[in-house]
Amino acid sequence: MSVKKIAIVGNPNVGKSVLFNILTKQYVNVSNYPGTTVEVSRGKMSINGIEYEVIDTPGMYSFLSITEEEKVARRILFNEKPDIVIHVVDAKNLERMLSLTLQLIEAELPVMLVLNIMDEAQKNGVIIDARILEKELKVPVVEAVSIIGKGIKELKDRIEAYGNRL
Ligand SMILES: Nc1nc2c(ncn2[C@@H]2O[C@H](COP(=O)(O)OP(=O)(O)O)[C@@H](O)[C@H]2O)c(=O)[nH]1
Ligand SMILES: [Mg+2]
Repeated sequence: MSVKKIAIVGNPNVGKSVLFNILTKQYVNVSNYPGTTVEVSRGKMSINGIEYEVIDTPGMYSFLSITEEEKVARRILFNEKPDIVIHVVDAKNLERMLSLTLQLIEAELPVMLVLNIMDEAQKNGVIIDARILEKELKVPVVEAVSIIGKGIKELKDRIEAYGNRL
């Protein structure tokens, strides 16, 4: 069985790399995306004996792909056809970030949504009901505080469950 591929996508500064590092730990390789100067990190993770390749994609705001980083992120999504696309958002600015979630879903990519930086969102009084969001979007939604590893266990469980449908 081939290794399943997971791409982590989202705006810059939402915690993609922190999440990537928690998931992949030491097995990481950093290289320029072919034909570009954009660095892409790839790592390995295993959940209950199932191996995954995890890709930390450059930040993107939308599919319009204006910057070289966004073009690389788009190419990873459409050329490498990941089995799971984890869209990481900053929960403080959820509304602003959901348009990319919708674009990813409309493109029929296998999306999971991670509401990261929940600690600051809660401090700011932002109230999010992940279960309602999940029903509306019809994709798995996981709350996380990546810097302290909160939500990672649930994320891995949901990745495994998602993988079982593939
Ligand atoms: N408070 C808080 N900060 C976070 C969390 N996750 C990431 N950060 C911080 O957000 C900043 C951007 O993280 P990074 O992983 O580099 O974002 P990326 O650009 O999406 O890869 C860093 O300063 C992180 O320490 C979180 O859950 N809570
Ligand atoms: Mg990063």
